[in-house]
Amino acid sequence: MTATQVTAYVGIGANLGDALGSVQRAILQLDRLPATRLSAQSSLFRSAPIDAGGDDYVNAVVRLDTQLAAERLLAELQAIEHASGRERSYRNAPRTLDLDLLLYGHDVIASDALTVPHPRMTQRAFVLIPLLQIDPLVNIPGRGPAHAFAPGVMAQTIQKIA
Ligand code: PH2
Ligand code: MG
Ligand code: MG
Repeated sequence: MTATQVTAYVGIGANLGDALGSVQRAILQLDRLPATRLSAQSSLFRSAPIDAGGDDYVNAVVRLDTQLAAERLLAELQAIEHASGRERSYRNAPRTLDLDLLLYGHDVIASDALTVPHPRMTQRAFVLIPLLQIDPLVNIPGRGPAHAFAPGVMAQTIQKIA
Protein backbone atom coordinates (compact mmCIF):
# COMPACT_ATOMS: atom_id res chain seq x y z
CA MET A 1 0.00 0.00 0.00
CA THR A 2 1.27 3.48 -0.79
CA ALA A 3 0.44 6.32 1.56
CA THR A 4 -0.63 9.55 -0.11
CA GLN A 5 1.97 12.21 -0.52
CA VAL A 6 1.09 15.60 0.93
CA THR A 7 2.77 18.97 0.43
CA ALA A 8 3.28 20.66 3.79
CA TYR A 9 4.90 23.97 4.72
CA VAL A 10 6.77 24.53 7.98
CA GLY A 11 7.72 27.91 9.44
CA ILE A 12 11.05 27.95 11.28
CA GLY A 13 12.07 30.57 13.86
CA ALA A 14 14.74 31.04 16.52
CA ASN A 15 15.92 33.98 18.66
CA LEU A 16 17.86 32.40 21.52
CA GLY A 17 21.40 31.04 21.52
CA ASP A 18 22.90 30.26 18.11
CA ALA A 19 19.71 31.10 16.23
CA LEU A 20 21.26 30.92 12.76
CA GLY A 21 22.85 27.54 13.52
CA SER A 22 19.60 26.22 15.03
CA VAL A 23 17.60 27.13 11.93
CA GLN A 24 20.21 25.60 9.60
CA ARG A 25 20.32 22.39 11.67
CA ALA A 26 16.54 22.21 11.77
CA ILE A 27 16.38 22.34 7.96
CA LEU A 28 18.74 19.33 7.77
CA GLN A 29 16.70 17.47 10.39
CA LEU A 30 13.43 18.13 8.53
CA ASP A 31 14.94 16.64 5.37
CA ARG A 32 15.80 13.49 7.34
CA LEU A 33 12.31 12.86 8.74
CA PRO A 34 10.87 9.45 7.88
CA ALA A 35 8.79 9.25 4.68
CA THR A 36 9.55 12.93 4.07
CA ARG A 37 11.58 14.92 1.58
CA LEU A 38 12.48 18.58 1.80
CA SER A 39 11.48 19.90 -1.64
CA ALA A 40 12.14 23.64 -1.22
CA GLN A 41 13.62 26.04 1.29
CA SER A 42 13.45 29.81 1.48
CA SER A 43 16.33 32.14 2.18
CA LEU A 44 17.08 32.81 5.83
CA PHE A 45 15.66 36.09 7.09
CA ARG A 46 16.26 38.28 10.12
CA SER A 47 13.12 39.85 11.59
CA ALA A 48 12.13 42.00 14.54
CA PRO A 49 10.07 40.10 17.14
CA ILE A 50 6.30 40.42 16.62
CA ASP A 51 4.13 40.21 19.79
CA ALA A 52 7.23 38.94 21.55
CA GLY A 53 10.42 40.11 23.25
CA GLY A 54 14.08 39.23 23.04
CA ASP A 55 16.52 39.40 20.16
CA ASP A 56 15.68 39.55 16.49
CA TYR A 57 14.59 36.23 15.02
CA VAL A 58 16.10 34.15 12.27
CA ASN A 59 13.18 32.85 10.18
CA ALA A 60 12.71 30.59 7.17
CA VAL A 61 10.01 28.44 5.56
CA VAL A 62 10.45 25.00 4.03
CA ARG A 63 8.22 22.85 1.84
CA LEU A 64 8.04 19.15 2.64
CA ASP A 65 6.65 16.30 0.58
CA THR A 66 5.56 13.86 3.23
CA GLN A 67 3.59 10.70 3.78
CA LEU A 68 3.30 11.40 7.51
CA ALA A 69 -0.15 12.22 8.87
CA ALA A 70 -0.50 15.79 10.16
CA GLU A 71 -0.52 14.75 13.84
CA ARG A 72 2.55 12.58 13.31
CA LEU A 73 4.36 15.40 11.50
CA LEU A 74 3.49 17.74 14.37
CA ALA A 75 4.96 15.24 16.85
CA GLU A 76 8.16 15.08 14.78
CA LEU A 77 8.39 18.90 14.73
CA GLN A 78 7.98 19.00 18.50
CA ALA A 79 10.69 16.35 18.93
CA ILE A 80 13.13 18.47 16.88
CA GLU A 81 12.20 21.57 18.94
CA HIS A 82 12.76 19.62 22.13
CA ALA A 83 16.14 18.29 20.96
CA SER A 84 17.25 21.89 20.31
CA GLY A 85 16.77 22.64 24.01
CA ARG A 86 13.44 24.41 23.58
CA GLU A 87 11.74 25.21 26.88
CA ARG A 88 8.11 26.26 27.10
CA SER A 89 8.18 28.93 29.80
CA TYR A 90 5.57 31.48 28.70
CA ARG A 91 3.72 32.41 25.54
CA ASN A 92 6.05 33.72 22.83
CA ALA A 93 9.10 33.51 25.11
CA PRO A 94 12.44 33.67 23.27
CA ARG A 95 13.11 30.23 21.89
CA THR A 96 16.03 28.16 20.60
CA LEU A 97 13.76 26.77 17.90
CA ASP A 98 10.13 27.07 16.82
CA LEU A 99 8.70 24.83 14.10
CA ASP A 100 5.14 25.70 13.09
CA LEU A 101 3.07 23.58 10.73
CA LEU A 102 1.67 26.29 8.44
CA LEU A 103 -0.11 24.27 5.75
CA TYR A 104 -0.79 20.57 5.32
CA GLY A 105 -2.00 19.89 1.80
CA HIS A 106 -5.43 21.41 1.30
CA ASP A 107 -6.51 20.38 4.79
CA VAL A 108 -8.26 22.59 7.29
CA ILE A 109 -7.63 21.13 10.73
CA ALA A 110 -9.07 22.36 14.03
CA SER A 111 -8.27 19.87 16.76
CA ASP A 112 -7.03 20.38 20.32
CA ALA A 113 -3.48 19.70 19.19
CA LEU A 114 -3.38 21.41 15.85
CA THR A 115 -4.80 24.37 13.92
CA VAL A 116 -4.00 24.37 10.20
CA PRO A 117 -3.69 26.70 8.32
CA HIS A 118 -1.69 28.39 11.06
CA PRO A 119 -4.09 31.05 12.40
CA ARG A 120 -1.63 33.99 12.35
CA MET A 121 0.33 33.21 9.20
CA THR A 122 -1.45 35.83 7.10
CA GLN A 123 -0.49 38.61 9.54
CA ARG A 124 3.23 37.89 9.71
CA ALA A 125 5.84 39.01 7.22
CA PHE A 126 8.34 36.50 8.66
CA VAL A 127 6.03 33.70 7.44
CA LEU A 128 4.47 35.23 4.30
CA ILE A 129 7.63 36.60 2.68
CA PRO A 130 9.64 33.32 2.84
CA LEU A 131 6.53 31.29 1.90
CA LEU A 132 5.89 33.43 -1.18
CA GLN A 133 9.58 33.23 -2.10
CA ILE A 134 9.21 29.44 -2.39
CA ASP A 135 5.72 29.38 -3.95
CA PRO A 136 4.37 32.74 -5.15
CA LEU A 137 1.00 31.21 -6.05
CA VAL A 138 0.43 29.11 -2.94
CA ASN A 139 -3.14 29.03 -1.68
CA ILE A 140 -4.20 29.14 1.95
CA PRO A 141 -7.18 26.80 2.32
CA GLY A 142 -10.25 28.78 3.34
CA ARG A 143 -8.49 32.14 2.89
CA GLY A 144 -7.31 32.35 -0.70
CA PRO A 145 -3.96 33.19 -2.33
CA ALA A 146 -1.21 33.98 0.18
CA HIS A 147 0.05 36.90 -1.92
CA ALA A 148 -3.19 38.78 -1.26
CA PHE A 149 -2.03 39.23 2.36
CA ALA A 150 1.44 40.57 1.52
CA PRO A 151 0.45 44.27 1.36
CA GLY A 152 -0.86 44.02 4.93
CA VAL A 153 2.54 43.02 6.37
CA MET A 154 4.82 45.36 4.43
CA ALA A 155 5.38 47.61 7.47
CA GLN A 156 7.07 44.76 9.40
CA THR A 157 10.86 44.73 9.37
CA ILE A 158 12.37 41.65 7.73
CA GLN A 159 15.72 41.33 5.95
CA LYS A 160 17.24 38.57 3.90
CA ILE A 161 20.46 37.27 5.51
CA ALA A 162 23.28 37.58 2.99
N1 PH2 B 1 7.46 33.84 16.50
C1 PH2 B 1 6.58 34.08 17.43
C2 PH2 B 1 6.28 35.43 17.91
N2 PH2 B 1 6.96 36.45 17.24
N3 PH2 B 1 8.46 37.23 15.63
C3 PH2 B 1 9.33 36.99 14.65
N4 PH2 B 1 9.94 38.01 14.05
N5 PH2 B 1 9.62 35.72 14.23
C4 PH2 B 1 9.04 34.63 14.83
O1 PH2 B 1 9.33 33.48 14.43
C5 PH2 B 1 8.11 34.86 15.89
C6 PH2 B 1 7.84 36.20 16.26
C7 PH2 B 1 5.83 32.99 18.04
O2 PH2 B 1 6.16 31.77 17.58
MG1 MG C 1 5.54 30.32 16.10
MG1 MG D 1 5.27 27.12 17.58
